[in-house]
Amino acid sequence: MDVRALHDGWTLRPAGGEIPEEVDRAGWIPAQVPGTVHTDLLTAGLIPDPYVGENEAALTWMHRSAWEYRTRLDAGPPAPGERVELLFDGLDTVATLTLDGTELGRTVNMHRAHRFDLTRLTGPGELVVRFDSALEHAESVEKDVGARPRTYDHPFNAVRKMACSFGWDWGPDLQTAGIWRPVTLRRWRTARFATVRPLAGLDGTTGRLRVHVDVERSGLEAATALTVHVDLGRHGRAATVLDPASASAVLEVEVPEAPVWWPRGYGEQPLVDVGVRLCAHDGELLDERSYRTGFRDVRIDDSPDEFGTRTVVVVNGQPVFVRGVNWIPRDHLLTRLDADRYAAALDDAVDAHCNLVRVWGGGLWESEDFYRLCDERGLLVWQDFPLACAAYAEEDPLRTEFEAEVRENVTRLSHHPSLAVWSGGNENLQGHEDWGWKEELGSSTWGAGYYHDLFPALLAELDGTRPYQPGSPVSPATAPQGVHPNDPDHGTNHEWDVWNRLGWPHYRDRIPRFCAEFGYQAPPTLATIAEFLPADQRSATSPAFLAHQKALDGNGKLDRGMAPHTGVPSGFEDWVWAAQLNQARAVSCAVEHHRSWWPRTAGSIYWQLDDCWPVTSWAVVDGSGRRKPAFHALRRAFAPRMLTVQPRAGVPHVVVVNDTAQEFSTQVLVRRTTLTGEVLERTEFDVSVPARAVRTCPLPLVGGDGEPVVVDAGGLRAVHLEAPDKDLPWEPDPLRVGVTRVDGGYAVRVRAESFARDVTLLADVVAPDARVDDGLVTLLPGESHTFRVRSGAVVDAEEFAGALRTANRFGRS
Ligand code: BMA
Repeated sequence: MDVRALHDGWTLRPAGGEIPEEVDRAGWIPAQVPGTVHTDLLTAGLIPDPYVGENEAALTWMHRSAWEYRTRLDAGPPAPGERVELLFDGLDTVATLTLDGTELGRTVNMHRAHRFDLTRLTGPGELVVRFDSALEHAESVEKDVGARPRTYDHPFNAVRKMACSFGWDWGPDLQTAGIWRPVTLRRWRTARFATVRPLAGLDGTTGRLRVHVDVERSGLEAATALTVHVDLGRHGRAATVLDPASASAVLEVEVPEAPVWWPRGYGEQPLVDVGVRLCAHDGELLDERSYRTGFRDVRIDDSPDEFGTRTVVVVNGQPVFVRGVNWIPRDHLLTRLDADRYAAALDDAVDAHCNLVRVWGGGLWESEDFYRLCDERGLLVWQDFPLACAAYAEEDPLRTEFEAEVRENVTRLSHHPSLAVWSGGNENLQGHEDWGWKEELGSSTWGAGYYHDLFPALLAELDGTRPYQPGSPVSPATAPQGVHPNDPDHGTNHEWDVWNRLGWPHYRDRIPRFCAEFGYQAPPTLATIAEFLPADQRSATSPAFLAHQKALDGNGKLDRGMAPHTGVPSGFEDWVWAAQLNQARAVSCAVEHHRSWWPRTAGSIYWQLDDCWPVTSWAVVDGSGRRKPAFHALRRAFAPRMLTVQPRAGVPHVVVVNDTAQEFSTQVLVRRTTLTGEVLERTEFDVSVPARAVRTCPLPLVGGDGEPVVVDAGGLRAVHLEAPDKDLPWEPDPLRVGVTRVDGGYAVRVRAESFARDVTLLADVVAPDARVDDGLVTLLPGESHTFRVRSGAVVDAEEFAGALRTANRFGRS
């Protein structure tokens, strides 16, 4: 097999729609492949940056535009018996391909690869890929199959293009088009691998790798015997002969005392190299693939118990409390993502002590880099099939595309040990119950046949090594008949009433078995705001700010959410800090609550880790990769050992969570203080928490409204205070600051002179590249804390004092 990338010499030009004159006039411009029309127009200076100000709205003409990519193709004639193919790993989305005017084919699905046979047509000639408007295509499919309910304006559910391409409640509506994944020219003879599926499992201490191969034979030498070899280095090997009549085989390698892959926090992540080769009868190498896999076993315990129906992820026999984050595409302009950006984003998840990332159904089957990086980091992956918040027609042309797409992606991803859970999609089962779809649908299909029949059947055929859930949220089949898919007592649950209506203290009203989504908004960091918000629009109600706030009544919910806690500050920067602090409090409240109920609650997947552009959203890391204050709240709440105060039957209790393999024995110090931090009363007790367990004991001291109770244990701290900050006369300026320049940045030492609540250094205010190691630190008088800031900038040390924030700021004066 000879494989050559076809990434050079591409140009592109508009080919239909209402094209602005300057774009039209520019004619053919250089095109990057893989790439997208938006990024090429941006590079050519023909469109403004869609992430800045109100530019997104100025680009809606692109929704109904058509584009042509072209390059010169000279594959050279095939040798006798040789096949020549063009393989597009991804075309976004509605494409017609021609070579010197002869049509090679048409595509309508960005979630799969497309292969075209060029054996009779190798050029030289002009290869043209024409992209038509995906929106117009979706509108016409919708007309043919009948409209189905959906949560956003455009019919994203009628075309197999990333749903959030068409805008979401945190994302822009840009609707990209382009050759978005690699293109290769492939020449082969005799035979090639059509598919290879290495499925690894663990049975006790024995690892088992089953490699399923399908081969395609070609031309003259089709009727020949072939050999398939599987090589695991020192772990073993296997080989089999495919006689001329057979095209598939399963090779098995058993590895006694196999190295075991664990999610992080439970053990190591040993990965095993697997080489798969296809050889002719004379030993000539025809095709080969290489993989890194790992041996582990994963299942979901969905057995009923006295509270309802569990959802517990069990890896290698070990029940795991899922500390997770929801993942959306990390850049709306997908082709700007590379391995480094994926690594940085996944390192955010690692630093936040996560052990799972849920790839949300409005996005993608992610890139190879994504899953490889998760394998290496021990991050479990929960993969939604890409269907979200809509009813989906089960008729063609969609059905065929779904089947092809699922087959391809399940095969492509099957070897990754991190991939732990398949899920049929996001909120489609819930939408069908709750969002008025039934009346709208009448007898039309809506996707049930996918979630309950097609998808599980394909998985039974292709995988079988990992559990499948029909959707998220879902009540398991083991739950009583007729239970609502979002019932918190049964299976997975999405908690959105808290953000939408109730306010964060109400996370405690329910004890979900597994909370797969819950989130609270805040604006991005101030440095990121400065990147997208023109200087004359620095207010929460300016048109540019609101263009980057997509949630329904988002600012209203922010204001109503913060009002009872911090009040609603009038200055823009104070308002941003109040919203960010409130988000952080919401994150702590929810996660600490969830973890305190282990093992009744077995998972907490925060919505959402990341953003795809600069926007006010639920993310803890903003669109420019800067960590919001809530990141530090998540990190503390997800730490392996965690201390919190939680109500039990209306009485405050100290809860110590120990999600490590060792017992945690510690002394607990409890102090009741004044608002300035003088200690009024103190007591101590010992607690011993077994591995992977939680201990709950009554809080021995009772604070008053203006008397915080501070609990310390083993380097952890929890503060219990029932009155909101806005009602308390906090000392507004409780800190003294000293700054030292250190290798790679600064050490910012703060000392509290009075009770200092949630001390946070907004390092990005001082330098846009600055990252601080911690935040939301509460200090008693006399205590100090050093924030470590990484930055290449040379800044005036004084500026750090101006970037410090506390909750005290919102006290009553
Ligand atoms: C959940 C997600 C997304 C959405 C988020 C915030 O329902 O599945 O659809 O962006 O809520 O509203």
